[in-house]
Amino acid sequence: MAAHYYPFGKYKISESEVFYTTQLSFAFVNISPVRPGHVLVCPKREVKRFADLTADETCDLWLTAQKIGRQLESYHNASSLTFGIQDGPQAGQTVPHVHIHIIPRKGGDFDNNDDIYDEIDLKEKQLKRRLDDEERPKRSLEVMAAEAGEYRKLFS
Ligand code: AMW
Repeated sequence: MAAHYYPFGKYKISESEVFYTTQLSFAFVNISPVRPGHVLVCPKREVKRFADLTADETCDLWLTAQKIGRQLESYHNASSLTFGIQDGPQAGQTVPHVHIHIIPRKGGDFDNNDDIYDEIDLKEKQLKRRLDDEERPKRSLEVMAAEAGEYRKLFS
């Protein structure tokens, strides 16, 4: 049987990277996380901007993010969460497919709390250079699949 992929902009996310799905959304591990547990939640329908989502997709996406955030905060022994959407290129969106970043947070994880946004930006610029140059991505598929496997257990 042909392998199944979830489109994420121009990337193909393999099922092994995906740890949670609903009828309208999917959640997967990040190829270049800024902190442990930094994952992404996407609508299955490939739309660029937040305003392009239907009401059902918007509800489903945020309910999914809420559920995942709760589990990953606990799994990573964190005490807070950053939820973020970069909606459009001038807001820092590099992949033109709506996605919510979910990042478990701990005291002292960044010198200044809001440095996390610079870190997301920096990582994405570095990643884009690496992926566009077809250099080896930062994390192997095996490492990402192992992480997704751990998270999948939280929802079974
Ligand atoms: W955006 O700048 O569009 O808000 O965020 C893009 C996110 O997607 C980044 O966190 C980046 O690390 C992640 N990413 C990019 N390509 C992949 C991929 N192939 N698999 C998993 N995550 C990816």
